[in-house]
Amino acid sequence: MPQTLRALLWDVDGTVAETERDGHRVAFNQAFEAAGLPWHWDVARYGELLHVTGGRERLLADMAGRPDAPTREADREALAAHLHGLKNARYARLVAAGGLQARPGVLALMREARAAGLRQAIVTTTSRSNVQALFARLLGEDWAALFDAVCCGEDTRRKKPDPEVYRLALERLGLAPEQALALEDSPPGGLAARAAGVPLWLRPSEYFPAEALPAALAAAVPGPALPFDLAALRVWHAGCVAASAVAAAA
Ligand code: XBP
Ligand code: MG
Repeated sequence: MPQTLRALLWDVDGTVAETERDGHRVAFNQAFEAAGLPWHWDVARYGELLHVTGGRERLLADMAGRPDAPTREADREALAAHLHGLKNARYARLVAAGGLQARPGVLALMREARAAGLRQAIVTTTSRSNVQALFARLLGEDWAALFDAVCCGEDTRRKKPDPEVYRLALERLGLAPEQALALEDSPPGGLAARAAGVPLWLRPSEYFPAEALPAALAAAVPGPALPFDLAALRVWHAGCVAASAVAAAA
């Protein structure tokens, strides 16, 4: 009996909104300035660093190649934690001021899915404070009523592309992987969903254009005309489940 779609699992950054270039990146640069550091991540450098998931981990990766970063690991860790806190506070301010918009169709789809009785979870590597700031701005203070589980960076030991956050969301929803559909924008996110066995719909974002995706994820990208739309996602999900059943039987 084919599995029907029971839940949407939402990535946040790059999927719900284009938060990176004009959101997190800007806030990181403000944090460097506030800390008196002459560091700056331009658009291209930030694109390279995005392959490291998690803001604190991204700071540590950048410091590893900086001659002016602290040399002792403990000092680098402390600086990364300090800068990350400054960054998240500035990101929240930027978001509250209306600096970021939802991607077209996303908010309507969240409401439509809820009205249709689907379960929904947030499945992200970003910090809980950033999710709170973004969703309160986009959906209002009662945004959490749309979701049955909110799984964030603080909730797992390993970040995407590790599947841990997907497994946690499925456990909280009480669903099997094939009953859900992951909505993602990036290779780390797509690989995390895949590794957890969750059918995947990958809508490329500014920093992760379709032509730059690894071949293993190319089949998860719908045509450019396919909108964030529940009927389209149900068909896509059914196709994913059927394809994995064929692969399992082969
Ligand atoms: C995107 C990320 C995050 C954000 C910053 O995750 O990699 O690290 O850039 O978030 P996703 P923090 O697409 O899974 O939401 O600074 O809070 O870590
Ligand atoms: Mg993402």
